[in-house]
Amino acid sequence: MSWLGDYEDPYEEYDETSVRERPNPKANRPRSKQRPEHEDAVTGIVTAVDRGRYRLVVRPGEPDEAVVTAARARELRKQSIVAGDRVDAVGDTTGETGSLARIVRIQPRTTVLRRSADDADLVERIIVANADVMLMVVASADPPPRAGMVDRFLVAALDAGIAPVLVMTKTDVADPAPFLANFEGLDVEIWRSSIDAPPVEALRERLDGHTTVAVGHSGVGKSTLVNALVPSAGRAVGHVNAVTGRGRHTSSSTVSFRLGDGWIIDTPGVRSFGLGHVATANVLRGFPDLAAVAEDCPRGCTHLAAEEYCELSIATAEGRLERRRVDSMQRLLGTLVAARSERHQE
Ligand SMILES: Nc1nc2c(ncn2[C@@H]2O[C@H](COP(=O)(O)OP(=O)(O)OP(=O)(O)O)[C@@H](O)[C@H]2O)c(=O)[nH]1
Ligand SMILES: [Mg+2]
Ligand SMILES: [Zn+2]
Repeated sequence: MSWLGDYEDPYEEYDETSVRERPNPKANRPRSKQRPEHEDAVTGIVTAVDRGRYRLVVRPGEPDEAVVTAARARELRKQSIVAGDRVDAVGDTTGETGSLARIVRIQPRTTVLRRSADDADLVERIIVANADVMLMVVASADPPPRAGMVDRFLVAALDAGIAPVLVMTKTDVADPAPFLANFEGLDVEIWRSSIDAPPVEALRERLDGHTTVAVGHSGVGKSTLVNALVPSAGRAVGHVNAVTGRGRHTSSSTVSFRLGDGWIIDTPGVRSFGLGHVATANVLRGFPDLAAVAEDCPRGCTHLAAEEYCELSIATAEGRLERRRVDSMQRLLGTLVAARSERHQE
């Protein structure tokens, strides 16, 4: 039994297990009658999605690797297929001009990064599949950094089981230290980048072999960073409005690029990052040291600062846990509770 015991979660109907099975669990089930037809299927990795057409790298790593355009089979029409998905494709997989392949299966995903439009919205979008690193790209200034946004990314990353990495860009414009003080208790990996000296070699080495997704507000420099890491990427970069401090939503689609033995995925800037789908237990999972202590909490403990008998508070008061780490975790849980109450006011 989990530390939540049989605490009744009023939002249970929205918890991740029910959400994860949508929309159609049957669609991944091989149907015997289609088997023979799909025996010649090849494996592909989805690198971009554009109005019902998918760009795939098929037979990745093989001598006859090719980039092909694909549509999806009718039986997959209710499922989202996203950048990072491993799929099986049939039809013309030569990649020749005018050829069209067909995606017939989505392979099981190792991770799924999702967000809802806002916290009240239970319709979640899947942003990418199979990523194992999330680059939370935040500008030191222009646009100004917001700790709440990073908290949200952290919660989403923990929920998805993706390792979060914070990249502070525009350190040539402002000193990121005051902002970074917000995250001291979190052990989060931090990189600093400036326009003239992005840490290209070291980041390439760090990300080699991983599937990395770059997320952040518009104008923070995601595409600039992707271009620095992958010079052939050729992503358009925008400028930040001097008056509003906002980016112009330059990138409008999610695209993956090869980075060493891995991939880096550039995404469009977001204004918000809804957490309508996230379960509380998954936040605590990101803090194994605290989760171990919280196992002894009373039933139904929310682990927020207001809980009198929470083992985390007790252990902190007794000096067995580091206060700023517990504070940070409680702030993330608070982010989620706030997200839920907003949703509940609908
Ligand atoms: N001074 C400075 N400017 C930067 C830095 N990184 C990016 N920029 C600038 O910030 C602006 C926006 O960069 P983009 O790479 O388009 O930002 P983005 O995050 O991809 O934005 P969207 O695609 O709209 O989400 C461009 O004018 C970049 O030149 C940096 O480290 N320092
Ligand atoms: Mg961009
Ligand atoms: Zn507790």
